[in-house]
Amino acid sequence: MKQKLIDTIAAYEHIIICRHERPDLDAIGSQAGLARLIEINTGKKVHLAGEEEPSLNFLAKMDSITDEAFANALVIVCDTANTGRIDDQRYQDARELFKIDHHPAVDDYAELAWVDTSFSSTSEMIVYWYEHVAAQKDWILDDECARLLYAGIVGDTGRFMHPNTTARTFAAVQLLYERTFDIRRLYSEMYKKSLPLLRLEGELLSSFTLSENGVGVIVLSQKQLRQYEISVNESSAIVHAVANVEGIVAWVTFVELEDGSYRVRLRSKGPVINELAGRFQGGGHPLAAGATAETEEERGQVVAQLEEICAAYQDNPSH
Ligand SMILES: [Mn+2]
Repeated sequence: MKQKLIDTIAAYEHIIICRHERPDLDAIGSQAGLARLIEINTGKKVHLAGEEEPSLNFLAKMDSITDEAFANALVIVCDTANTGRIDDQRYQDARELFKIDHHPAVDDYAELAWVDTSFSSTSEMIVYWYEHVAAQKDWILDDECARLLYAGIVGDTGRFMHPNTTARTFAAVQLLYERTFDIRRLYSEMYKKSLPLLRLEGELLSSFTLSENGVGVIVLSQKQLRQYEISVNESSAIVHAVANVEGIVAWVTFVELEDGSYRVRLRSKGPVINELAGRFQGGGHPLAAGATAETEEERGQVVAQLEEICAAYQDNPSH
């Protein structure tokens, strides 16, 4: 598929790159990193699709794209497992689609797809792909490319602490480190926290519960979001706040949405939780997944099922 990606890009004048909605560092890093890689080496203009995400503006800004442009374009979708999450839904009008992703496949939406869950991040896949290209063409990966892809890798590996980090991850990072970019400034942008977010985090840490099975639960209400003027997207930073508490095995954050349903964020230190997410309109990685709870009752069901999973895991951690 790596070769197919080279050939497909060569065949198109108009290229648009999409990624998932509510983007994270890897979504934007891989999207903008790949776009730049193509632009600087082919001279083609590559457009970035999707809603602007203010907290990630330091990486890249999105383009406004006409319907006509979509209809003539090769659309590459980065980092997105299911069609419902592709940001911009006009991807459906594309002349041809190419999917690049490291999530377990949910929808096979593109005939041309390079999906490999052994990569830490889509950004790491792009670096790996670049090395393949560079072996046959004199392509370069410049400093700005390196900054974007580095941010994506650091984001998805949790600063190289998640188990998705491999020797290949560090090989990719070595290549990026050989370029020059302001890493201190990048980190300060990536990990900056507003004062209201910090205060909200303090409140949530006080009400956080941890069960005997090692299940942590955080509930964030609409009222709190409004009081601290935090968006649902910004609240995702809170999911990491309890990761290091002693005795925690898996944890779940419920963020109440305006319609009374809950966005569910699941994290685990061992037991597989993406099957649970799948039962609640979600999915993701074995140890990091997302879902939706429509009601308070469903919220209770998520917790109860997570308790069961963790109880079984503590009895027999190899499963
Ligand atoms: Mn990713």
